[in-house]
Amino acid sequence: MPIVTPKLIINNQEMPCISGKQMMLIDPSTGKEWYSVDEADSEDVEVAVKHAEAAWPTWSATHAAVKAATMRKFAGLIRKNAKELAEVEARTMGRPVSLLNFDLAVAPAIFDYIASLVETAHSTLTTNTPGLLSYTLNQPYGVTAGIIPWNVPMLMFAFKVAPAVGAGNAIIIKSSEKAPLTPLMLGKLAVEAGFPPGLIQVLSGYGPTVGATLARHMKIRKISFTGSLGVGRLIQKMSSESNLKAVTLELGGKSPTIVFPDADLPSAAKQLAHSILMYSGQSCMCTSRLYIHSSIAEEFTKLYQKAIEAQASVIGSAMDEKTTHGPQVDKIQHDKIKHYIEVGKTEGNVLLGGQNLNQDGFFIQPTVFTDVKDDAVIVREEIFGPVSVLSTFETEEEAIQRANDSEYGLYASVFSKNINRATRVASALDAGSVGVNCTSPTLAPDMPFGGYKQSGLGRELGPSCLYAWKQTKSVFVKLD
Ligand code: TXE
Repeated sequence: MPIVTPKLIINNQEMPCISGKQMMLIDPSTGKEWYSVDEADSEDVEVAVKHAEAAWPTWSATHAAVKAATMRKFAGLIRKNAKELAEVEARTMGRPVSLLNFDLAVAPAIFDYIASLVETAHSTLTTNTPGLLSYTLNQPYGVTAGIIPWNVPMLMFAFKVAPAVGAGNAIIIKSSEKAPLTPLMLGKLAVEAGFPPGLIQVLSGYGPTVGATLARHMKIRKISFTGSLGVGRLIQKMSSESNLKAVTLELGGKSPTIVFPDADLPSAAKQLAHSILMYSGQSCMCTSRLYIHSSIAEEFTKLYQKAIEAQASVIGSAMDEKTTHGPQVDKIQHDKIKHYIEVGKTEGNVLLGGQNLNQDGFFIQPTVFTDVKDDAVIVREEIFGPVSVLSTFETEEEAIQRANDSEYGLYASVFSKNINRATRVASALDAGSVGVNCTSPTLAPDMPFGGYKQSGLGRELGPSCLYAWKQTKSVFVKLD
């Protein structure tokens, strides 16, 4: 695995951390230690910030065509190294190698798409005020940071880094302590792609140390965070209390779906099973609350149960190509989900799963609950595991009201062949993304992604994504 490194990526070099401390990684498929990486701390952040400050002005002034070409070259390198990236990702966070094609296709596609935005970006000009020619300049923030989670590190690297550098900034990425390796590998590939020293730097380390130092740093002017709601609030607070840096937050979800009687039920059941299982339920957008019209509940339930069983037919090591359902990322997440399953047993009926799996590693049997009240813990809280709740409804209004009865609002979906009803419901759902006859993980680089309510602040991707990483200046030119 030649592109793996345990070091930090600082100023285009593999650098040991200043303290010499190491973080041990546990393979979630076996529960055993397998690799250790350097653990950055505040003093490493200071070094990275210094290099970032030196890097961004020249990069910002670089011709758009050169920026775009470098981004496309990087996308090509991700594709070229896909196999190694998949292996390391599987080993680190337990996502089966066979299920990594999605991330490995979308991450480079984001760089390609944003490269085209860089080439075609325009500012505005107006002569509407007599005597003035006025135009806008969209300028980078300079030194920026991204704090990313462990569940989809390659995608999150692309979500933050592509628009940040596309907009002319330098960015320091703080990976999750649970999944630091693929971000380091991407950092190395960024060097190979030709990004200048100090532009893209990658620090492995813990949240309360490296993460908090970034969020509080006076020279970092913009931060984008993906992770839990609690830490998202902290990032916002630390940003306000330091230099009021611009903040983008992508937080959790409790995604609902509404299935109407006229839906293509086999397709809906298959997609909804895929949505909750694809990341072993470890995705902010996975569909965990299902509202099924009572007239089709029996038929749908059978189809959904079959689809879950088929998709999770081979539970095993993430490194095995035959595996269709991998472990949870670590013991903490595993135990948290087990706790929710036990709570669920007191709140409703177990339709499927719920048993302990007798194998090493952090495996959870996909579990589906029915007959659960809307105020139950397992309906309200993000479980972040392969656990879903099936409920029935009678009317469209009722289904919308119950689907929206959550402080989360990241993703929702509706299944119906009636286009009027489907689009009406799509408008009414409180969510940043809505699938009509499809569900998460459907997303696209040219469509904005982000949350309503407490699922987040701001949007990533989409045609305006560069503006989240730029500040606008109005220039007034007085003419005689
Ligand atoms: O998240 P954290 P964890 C949710 C999900 C999951 C729960 C806990 O419900 O069960 O969060 O997961 C960094 N200052 N999501 O513990 O702690 C941390 O090092 C600055 C949803 O992994 O939020 C990591 O890089 N940074 C989510 C990142 O924040 C801090 C994806 C996320 O970790 C910090 C992941 C601090 N004080 C979990 N504390 C989604 N939206 O998809 C931690 N971090």
